Amino acid sequence: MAFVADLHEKYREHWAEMLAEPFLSEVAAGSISDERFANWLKQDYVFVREAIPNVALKITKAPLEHRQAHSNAIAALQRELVLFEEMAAEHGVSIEDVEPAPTNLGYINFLRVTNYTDPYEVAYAATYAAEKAYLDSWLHVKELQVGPSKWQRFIDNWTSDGFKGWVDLLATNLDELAAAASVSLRAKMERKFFETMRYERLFWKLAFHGESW
Ligand code: MP5
Repeated sequence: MAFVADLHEKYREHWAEMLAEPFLSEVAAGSISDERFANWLKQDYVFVREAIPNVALKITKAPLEHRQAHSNAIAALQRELVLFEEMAAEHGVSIEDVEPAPTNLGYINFLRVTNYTDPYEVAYAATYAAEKAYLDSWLHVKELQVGPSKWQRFIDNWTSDGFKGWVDLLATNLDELAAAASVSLRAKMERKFFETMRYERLFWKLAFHGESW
């Protein structure tokens, strides 16, 4: 079985636990409180902002043929920040001087270290896991949705055909990287996928329950 399909098979239960987080079902039902949604909005704004240097770090290690896609990803992240800013202004959420919550800071730093110090293949596994987690989580919201949401632009952002295409490309490339990797490198890629997925689940918990230092 190809590497990516194998990962999803192996960690199916963990992935399902992430999708079962109440934050997602409440967004779908339209019952999420503004306070809980604002937790996510503020924290994810910082997360997305801090994801940009990670892409730049990946470019320093990427094979030539991957550079264009990473450059496009930086532009997409910049556009995403504008979406956060517009939605925050529209819904009266302040995103100035947000202090990253413990889980968020841990996740940001985990990805930063990965992109600085790990081989490209391992950093790529983290990117795939994070993007696929958002695609599947927001698709799950869309599937469960009972009516239009005041947060619809976010739901649509990560369920668009463009985003699906990006995640498909990441999967294809990750399979190629894994096929050429040694057994020990592949094991590191798998571990990074698993750790990233666990942070993604914690991020939904952080949004739902709030978190303080
Ligand atoms: C993404 C995100 C998706 N915005 N936040 C978390 C916690 N995980 C994944 O990434 P992108 O690149 O913002 O679409």
